[in-house]
Amino acid sequence: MLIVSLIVAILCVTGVVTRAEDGYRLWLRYDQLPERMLNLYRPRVTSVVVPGRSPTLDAVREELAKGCAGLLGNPVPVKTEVDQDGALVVGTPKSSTLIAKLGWERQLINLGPEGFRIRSARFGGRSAIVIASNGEAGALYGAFHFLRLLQTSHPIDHLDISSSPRLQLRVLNHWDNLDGSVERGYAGKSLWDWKALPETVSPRVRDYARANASLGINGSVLNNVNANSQSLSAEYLRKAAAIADVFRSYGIRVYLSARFSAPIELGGLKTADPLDPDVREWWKKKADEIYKVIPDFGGFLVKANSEGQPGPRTYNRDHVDGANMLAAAVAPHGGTVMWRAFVYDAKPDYDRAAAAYDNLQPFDGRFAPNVLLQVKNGPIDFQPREPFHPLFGAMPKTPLMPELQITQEYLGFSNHLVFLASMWREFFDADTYAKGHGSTVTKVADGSLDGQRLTGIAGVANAGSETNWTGHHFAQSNWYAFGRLAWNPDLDSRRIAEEWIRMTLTQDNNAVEVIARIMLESHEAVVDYMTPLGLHHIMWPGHHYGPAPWWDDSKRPDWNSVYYHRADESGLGFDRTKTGSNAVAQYHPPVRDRFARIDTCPEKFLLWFHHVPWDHRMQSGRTLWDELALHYQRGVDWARAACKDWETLAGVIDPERHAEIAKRLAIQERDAVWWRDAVLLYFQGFSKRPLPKGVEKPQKTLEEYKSKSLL
Ligand code: GCW
Repeated sequence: MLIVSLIVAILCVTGVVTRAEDGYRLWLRYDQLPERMLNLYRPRVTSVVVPGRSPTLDAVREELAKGCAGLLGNPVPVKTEVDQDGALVVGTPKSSTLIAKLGWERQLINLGPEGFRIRSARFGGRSAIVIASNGEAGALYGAFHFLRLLQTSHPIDHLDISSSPRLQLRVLNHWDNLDGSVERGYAGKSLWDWKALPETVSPRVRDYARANASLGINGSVLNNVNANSQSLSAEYLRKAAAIADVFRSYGIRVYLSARFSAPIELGGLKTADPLDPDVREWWKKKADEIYKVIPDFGGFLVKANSEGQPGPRTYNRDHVDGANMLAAAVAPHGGTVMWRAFVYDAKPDYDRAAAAYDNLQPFDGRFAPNVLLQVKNGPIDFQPREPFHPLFGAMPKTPLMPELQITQEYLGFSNHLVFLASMWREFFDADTYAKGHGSTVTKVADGSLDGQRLTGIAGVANAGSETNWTGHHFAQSNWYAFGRLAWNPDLDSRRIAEEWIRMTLTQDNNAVEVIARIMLESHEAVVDYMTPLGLHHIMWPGHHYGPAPWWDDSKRPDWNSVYYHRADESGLGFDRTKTGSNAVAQYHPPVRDRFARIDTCPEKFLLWFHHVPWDHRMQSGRTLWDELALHYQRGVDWARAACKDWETLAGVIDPERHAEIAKRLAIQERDAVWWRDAVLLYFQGFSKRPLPKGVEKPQKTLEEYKSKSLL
């Protein structure tokens, strides 16, 4: 026994055995760094000096002491003064006289209350590292940034870093129901145990807040946009307040989704007409009540007149009437309203891709100053790939807040490895041409294009009650990437991937390289085996897992796959040019013209904008049919290769996570084959062409694929 323990101890010290990991600690693991870094860091980080007391400063102190001690593998004591080289001095000019004396006021004011400065400095001849901000939240973000420098083996000798968030509201949207279920959640139940609240607040709530704060996420909408009025009842407000009490120290505000008909359901009024004085008064009183229990309440998120939800149009009013009424209720308290643009009511011959623009664009300039319009990245619905939503660049007088989906509703749930930073990068970099070349979505979102005073971004959360938070260990990287991009939408995907890998999985350089490659290739690969060349919305209806391009049974035409791909004997794709729905006209001329012409439309969007003959010559010289088939095969090949590559990392990644990830990669491979076979067999019924060389024969018949869903 003794010998076994001794061997294990030796192996652990030499780093040969990696300990089992359940993924709970996310990217905040703080395990001891490789030897080469310890020698560099230990003399430079010897104590933590965070003067002053407040919940946030206490959180900073605790995180740094714990993080540094873990990473450096020796105690890093908390001290009240700088009495040796290597002190980490953290705070604001108010909380720390050391920082006040540095004369950084101007720089800190310019960085704002959430921005921070990290600099090597000297106090009384002793070397130190200062993490300073004008606000305590900024000091907290700076502390996490510093920990990230250590976690990613960044040199810390001559630090001079200034950073501040580019977007103001960096918010997660939880589609969590009051019964604990999560709409489009694939990682267990809701994080909020409504039954136990407010008396008991799970320790996970604090760890969730820490994880968000480490990225700079500063808001959380607790409940589903398909909202239940009860969440605004006095009882539930007390529960939300208990969560807000934990979030507060971490700079996170609570928001709630508001059901538009709440005045009827909760208040007993006869109507929820936004111009009715009683209704307006009810919302005002409700807001006052909320701010009494949650003084820093962020505001409301609203899904109105969409997919059966009530809204102002239920009362013959418009979106502006609805949004501005709620805005007036929260304005005296400094709250905001995030009004969703996901509105698409079916009219005869309408194109769903054009609906949100048609519904909302005419209201540009009419929303109250504390309203943001929350717009999904693409015009349909979180597809594996979509062109950017035409509302970006079309509402210069309205703050537009992108809504990204972190949870993988249409992207293989928590079974498929898809690193979404690449997809979001493509979105942010898209040029709207609203004010000529260079009018990127990033500039619309960060407010620089049109001088917006209010900016924000939302991500539909993928975290749930499972131990590792997100189901697939790799899905943690999408939460991470969302937060990093919300702070700085210009960040490079490789950098985000490498940071996350080093913090979460391994410091082994070769492994980092292999994993980063898998992650960076993953989005394109998933598009290849699901919806290449601009195909979209051909998933199984309802749950949206796996292919069902044949689907034509839903009562709404725009919930059927055939509505979106329009396959017939002449070809494939949705004609959104002048000869079709002309939705392409919603883009600014250079974009519109490029998308509208079949010879200039990027091939990745070809079938989004055009109905294309099966024999159409693609850039490769192949026909559309052959090219399509080869995309599907490429996706399968990638999934297979990813499984093999992952195998090679067996000794490097801890066995627990290695095995769990391998299992999910095997599911992904199976699903990729299923997708390829089902879609190609179905479309072959129209194309009437053989599969090209290099594409494998389907494993089952079309009837078998149709007979049951992959789930
Ligand atoms: O993506 C669709 C989902 C719905 C969701 C809706 C929305 C919350 O299928 O589950 O409802 O979008 O964004 O409102």
